[in-house]
Amino acid sequence: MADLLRVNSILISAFFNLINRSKNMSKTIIVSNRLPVSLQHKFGKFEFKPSAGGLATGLGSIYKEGDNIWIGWPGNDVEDPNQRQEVSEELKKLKMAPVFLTKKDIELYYEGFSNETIWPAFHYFTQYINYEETYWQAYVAVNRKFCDAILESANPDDTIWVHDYQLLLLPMMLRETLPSATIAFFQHIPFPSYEIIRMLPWRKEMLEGMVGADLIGFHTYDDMRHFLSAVGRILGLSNESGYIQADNRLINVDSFPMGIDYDKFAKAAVSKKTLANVKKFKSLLGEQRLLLTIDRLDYSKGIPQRIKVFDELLEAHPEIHETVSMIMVVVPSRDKVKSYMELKEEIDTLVGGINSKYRTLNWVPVHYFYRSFPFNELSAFYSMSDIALVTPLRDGMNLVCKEFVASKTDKKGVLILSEMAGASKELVDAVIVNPNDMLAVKKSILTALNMPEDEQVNRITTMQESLKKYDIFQWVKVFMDRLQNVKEKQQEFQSKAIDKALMKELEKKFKAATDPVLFLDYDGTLVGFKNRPENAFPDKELLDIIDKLAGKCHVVIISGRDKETLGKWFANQRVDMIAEHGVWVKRSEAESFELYAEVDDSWKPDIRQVMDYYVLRTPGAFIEEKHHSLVWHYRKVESGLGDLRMRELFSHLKYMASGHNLQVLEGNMVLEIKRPDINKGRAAIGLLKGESHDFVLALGDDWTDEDTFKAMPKDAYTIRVGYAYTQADYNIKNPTEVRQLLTSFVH
Ligand code: GDG
Repeated sequence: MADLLRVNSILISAFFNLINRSKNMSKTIIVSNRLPVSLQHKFGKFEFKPSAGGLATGLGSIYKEGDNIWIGWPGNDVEDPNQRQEVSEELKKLKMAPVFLTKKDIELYYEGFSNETIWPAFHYFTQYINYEETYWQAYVAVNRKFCDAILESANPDDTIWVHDYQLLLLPMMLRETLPSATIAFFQHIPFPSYEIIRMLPWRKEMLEGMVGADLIGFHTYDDMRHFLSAVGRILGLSNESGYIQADNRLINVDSFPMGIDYDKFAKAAVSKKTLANVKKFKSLLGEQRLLLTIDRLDYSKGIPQRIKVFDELLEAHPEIHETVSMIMVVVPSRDKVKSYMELKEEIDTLVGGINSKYRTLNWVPVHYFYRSFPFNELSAFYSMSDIALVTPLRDGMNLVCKEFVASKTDKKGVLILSEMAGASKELVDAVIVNPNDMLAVKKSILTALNMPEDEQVNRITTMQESLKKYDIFQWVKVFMDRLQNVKEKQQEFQSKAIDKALMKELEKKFKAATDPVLFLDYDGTLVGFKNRPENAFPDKELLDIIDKLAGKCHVVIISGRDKETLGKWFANQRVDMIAEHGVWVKRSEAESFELYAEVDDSWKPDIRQVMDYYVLRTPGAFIEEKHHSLVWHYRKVESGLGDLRMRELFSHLKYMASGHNLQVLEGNMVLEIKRPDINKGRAAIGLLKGESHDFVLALGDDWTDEDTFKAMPKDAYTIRVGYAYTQADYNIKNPTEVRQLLTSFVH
């Protein structure tokens, strides 16, 4: 059944791929630091050893189709141009293209910035971070090399899926040349808290690189939330439910826990080769309960800590001597880097210590291998082991634990899993431990050794069901579906985006009109936001534009600002003004503002008392009293805390508002409570009454302007600044484009 479903889903995705391709002939490019093959130079000839990794298998359904391609470093340096040509041709047959890196590139970009700066930082090992400027420069240069290599084969409408932390800058580099391309990014390692990211001198550039993508994926919700927080604080880009509004583009950030090729592991476990290996290994080991650990050599994996726990366990429980052995596979990695060499030495010493202390003539506590094994031997290790001890101090996902579970075809076995691995969020039926709590890890081994069989079966069965469902093929499908979804959302916005032709049309109509009127919101429309609202005063360029417009048409500045500020800023202009969202109105020829709405403010003392309480609890917050409303400002509050308090105050005020017939509204770093019937739209209609204009245009940037848009006559043009859902007819990018449009009216 599962097989059938998987085949179906592959067929469906192949069908959609086919439709997409025939529609626009666009292709998909997968990009990763390493290609899924290893280039070896033997006897003057190049050989390619394919990688059997899960990612390569999962993405096989993509890059092997049609014109699609996988671009990356083949894993060896090739300097000679003829040899490069030869390698490229060979790779082409495998649907791949190379990015050639020099020894120096590898040393500075890969071993350097990727593995000595990003890797320790993103795994919370701040003591190992190397802040080396030359590493950073090489990182930028190599990301550029990747970009150039991709641009050689990419078309403007292609889909490009970039993988992992070595290529954080690539999405934006690609976006600059291919603005309409579909670009996705997936990070396989954790994304740490803002507190870590802020330590890196290049944090801004790294995040700017990532937001070049349309879809940014992580393994867990925590990674995603850390990323959104860093983007909010460092780039000033806020998000709503994982959607970031960056200038004119909507970006989706989401979590996609990566699965494994479940069937491959389940089938291998009962294959002839594996069974033969199990038989052979078991006869060599004798009657032992087996505790399996498999990791790449890395300080994030907690290997020494694990050996120490086993040592303490053997010391405290002599009764388990000669009954339990640990099989410890450490796959060689980065062993030229000092911290890794030291780690290797530490592991060697610890294993030497434990084995010399407890071993007997027919029992070895730790069978330690510093090498990798062929797949069927690995499969044998998984299926014959009673317990998998997967206790990384930090891990993006960890696939070993998933492979162990999938290999348990008799459903007997126990998985002990670190809560610091992404997989722990999914495999909640494992025995979950804090890897730093040595006592807890020790206890968990005892629990595992004594776990009744029916409990083992229950736990493994539940985990297997989940792993079967969310396997690597499903992961690829869900990711690609999401990418298509975000593109569709972008297109919805884009269909309303103002283009050059429309700009021209507006200019023509404005110039042809005899009595045009413009309703112009101020903050976010005519000027950008400033940290201090008082600093967003009109600059000379804006005053010039308004002055010229006022000579040609009826201009109404329609804002939420108080009448004093607005009155002062536009004192010498021939414009009408609507202040405080429609409470005050001033005709250009009038001396002063007039109250447009009779206001009952008997509700204010009660509400103010509550707001005051939140000001006292929140350094930086303050209250602004307007004629018809009270506004709680939190722009100057520590980021995060402001949001938290605003949410609390929001629910508090919402409850009170119903009693007073008031409306609570969230604005840009403000919470405002006011009477619902007073709004910009009502005041705008009031101004239009009895007048007839042959050109009406309203421009605004937030929800308060939606009332204006709704109130406009049918033939009016309504334009919202920024790309948000709106009642307006069109979207325009930012205040700069607004000024360009208005300038065209008066030139
Ligand atoms: C990143 C993230 C995330 C191991 N020993 C042998 C062998 N292996 C295979 C396993 C498994 C893979 O290596 C290791 O997978 P991990 O998930 O543990 O780690 P990485 O791939 O290094 O790293 C990680 C992952 O990306 C995916 O997003 O889970 O958190 O760090 O598949 O089977 N394979 C063979 N012999 C061995 O001796 N044949």
